[in-house]
Amino acid sequence: MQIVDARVVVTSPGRNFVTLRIETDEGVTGLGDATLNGRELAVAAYLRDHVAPLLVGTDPHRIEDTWQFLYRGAYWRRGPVTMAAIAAVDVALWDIKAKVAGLPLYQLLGGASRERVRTYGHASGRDLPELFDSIRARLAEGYPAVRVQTGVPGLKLVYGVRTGDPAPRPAGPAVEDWDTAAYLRHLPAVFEAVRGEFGPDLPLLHDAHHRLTPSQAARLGKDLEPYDLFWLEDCTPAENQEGLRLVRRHTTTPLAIGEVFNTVFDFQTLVSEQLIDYVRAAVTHFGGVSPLRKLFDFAALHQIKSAIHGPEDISPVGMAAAIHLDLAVHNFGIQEYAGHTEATREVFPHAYTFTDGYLHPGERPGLGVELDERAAVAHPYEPAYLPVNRLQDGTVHDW
Ligand code: CS2
Ligand code: MG
Repeated sequence: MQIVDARVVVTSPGRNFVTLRIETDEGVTGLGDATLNGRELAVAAYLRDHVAPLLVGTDPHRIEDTWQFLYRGAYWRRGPVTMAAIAAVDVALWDIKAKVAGLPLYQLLGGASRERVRTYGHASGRDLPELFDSIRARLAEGYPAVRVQTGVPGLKLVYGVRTGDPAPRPAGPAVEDWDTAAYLRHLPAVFEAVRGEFGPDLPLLHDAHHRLTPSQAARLGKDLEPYDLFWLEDCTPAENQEGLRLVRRHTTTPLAIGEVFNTVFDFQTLVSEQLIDYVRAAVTHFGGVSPLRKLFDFAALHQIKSAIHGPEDISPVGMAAAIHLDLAVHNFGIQEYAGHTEATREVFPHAYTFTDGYLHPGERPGLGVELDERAAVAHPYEPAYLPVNRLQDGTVHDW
């Protein structure tokens, strides 16, 4: 079997998605997600201009060899653009191999280690009443765990807090304002109120979204201990892996990190020194199924669990690959599932299901996702940027 075509499809059914479609001489096709939110066209060009020409004529079954060829052969390796491009190829080849085998991908990854995949959903509110309503809505949808994001008095826009207004698509990044002291004063009171309203058992997660210094993160982790969080996510920018040693010394609040990581090296100290409890890497941004499975094996040596990143900007192709891995790996923790719009589901019809808060990849051979190119062309690319954060004095801060 040989690859005869590798095409990049960019579509925007509500948000931009980049998909690689690989076709073989036996008519078997594979899909891979290459969506890098806010920098989509960079990956599309990397694939179109540099990678696709290298794939034509090669054997689609040599997944590991192709991965190493694209990673080491690039010489300039790692980084979000390169690893999203390699991820799309890796996932598309796994899709083809599973289709040829006539099996759903999870069967090639060792089969099911559980019946279904536990998820968490997003709840947010500018104030407590709005937040409580949002949590109730997630519980009504069946979510067994809920991420809580809240407004902060004095700040107009805060990460993860929906304003109810349609997401703007400004020509440039929206600028949000931030005040760490106000946030650190406010958040424990919010979790006290949520526990008061919803009781001690509901698993509650929070994403600090890379905004604190290690000592601020240590303080927050400690202040949140009475509210028994499932995890505190991205509490401090983790390029400084050693910074988590200080956080770990001061709090037992479980820590989750890794959605912006692209290779196992980004996790080396965090995992080998037991500084986190969950690895958040996503198939789409970590180079694919092949390296992510290796990361989970490394994490398992330290009783650290998987928690694959699953916001709206991971396409249904990337989400499907995640769910197959979730069903197969032993050290599964939880899967983030924000869902997708109706328009997105039309462009990417898929076999995976979300039932009473749990996901299942389905039994269709391969990933179980299609790409309707006719629907896709109806939604052309639209420039869009992630927001940028500025402190009260105008200094740029982590968003
Ligand atoms: C977030 C993401 O879901 C999460 O945990 O950190 O929503 C993140 O902000 C986006 O994926 C950025 O594109
Ligand atoms: Mg996050």
